[in-house]
Order: sequence, then C-alpha cells, then structure tokens
Amino acid sequence: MNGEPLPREHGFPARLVTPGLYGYVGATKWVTKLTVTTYAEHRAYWTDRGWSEKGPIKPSARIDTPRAGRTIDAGRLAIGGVAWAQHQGIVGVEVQIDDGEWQTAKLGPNVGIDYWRQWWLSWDAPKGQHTIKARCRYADGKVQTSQEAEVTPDGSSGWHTVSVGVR
Ligand SMILES: Nc1nc2c(c(=O)[nH]1)N[C@H]1C(S)=C(S)[C@@H](COP(=O)(O)O)O[C@H]1N2
Ligand SMILES: [Mo]
Repeated sequence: MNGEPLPREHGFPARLVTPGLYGYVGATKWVTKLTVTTYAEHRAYWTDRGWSEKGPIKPSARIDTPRAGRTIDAGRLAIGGVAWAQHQGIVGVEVQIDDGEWQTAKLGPNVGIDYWRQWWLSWDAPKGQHTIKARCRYADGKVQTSQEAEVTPDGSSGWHTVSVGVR
C-alpha cells in the first residue's frame, strides 16, 4: 500500500479489493483462506448483522474542505473533495452554495472509472453562515440521487451538505 508492505490495520497479510462494492462486501482484510461458495449456501458475516447481501457502490460526491461546522476567514478559497461512481465513472461534480445556481467544479485526473476523482471549486466566501451542497454526475451524465438513505443496510445516499461560518 503506497509502495510499502500492507500494514496490519489495513489487512496484512492480504486484502481483497473488489471494485464496485462497498468495503463490507468486497474489501475483506486479513485474508488467510478463501472458500468458493454461493449466497444460497453461505451467509456473509455482515449479512447476519443487518447489512445487505450485496452492496454496490452508490455514485456520490463528498465535500472534504471546508469542514462542516468550521468557521473560516472570508475571501477566496477552494471547496473540494472526492467523488466516485465505480464501474460507471464520474463525468462531473456540481456545487450549490446556499440557494444559488449549481456550479460546475473542476475535476482532477481521470485514472479510471473505478477510482475516486478529486474535484474543487474556487469560492470567494462572503461573511455569514453558508450551506454548501455537492452532487456528482456519472456514466452518461446521470445526476446523483437527492433521495436520502441511511448508511445501513446498503450505503447512504443524498447530497452531501456542509454548513460553515465565514468571518
Ligand atoms: N476482515 C474484515 N475486513 C473488512 C471489514 C471487517 O469487518 N472485517 N470491514 C470492511 C469495511 S466495512 C471497510 S470500510 C474497510 C475499512 O478498511 P480500512 O480500515 O483499510 O479503511 O474494511 C473492510 N474489510
Ligand atoms: Mo465500510
């Protein structure tokens, strides 16, 4: 991982990575044995704990900066984060500040449809309390659903929204 032996906390001696599926389904850490079976024959560990058998990744954009709840200084800054739509690919990210128009963010390098895509938008932050929303476009331009869902049983959905104070 990052050119180093896989650390124990991330799954040494071996870890499966299954593009398109959430970690609880396909990113098994500390693998020492594999059993070839079927869903009919075998229930997975997390399935018995309230999670769905299958967990395909839902396309989404995440805001990493500014951090929710922070107070930041007025002026030019970057709103940024990552987006993913594994197996389909990110084709755009849009950002809405307060009740403004959706603005098109800049995208980082595209290294493949199964990878996170970085995005950012320059913002001249005025003083006051502001709400920032982000949503991705994926595949042929489909918009990420605004329909909100909890993390259980098969991953959250809805547009990531952060509130920041600008002084
Ligand atoms: N053996 C094992 N592997 C596992 C899990 C687990 O509970 N047991 N959790 C999965 C989940 S839900 C996630 S998000 C990732 C977290 O891996 P990380 O700590 O390297 O980020 O591991 C996955 N692999
Ligand atoms: Mo996870």
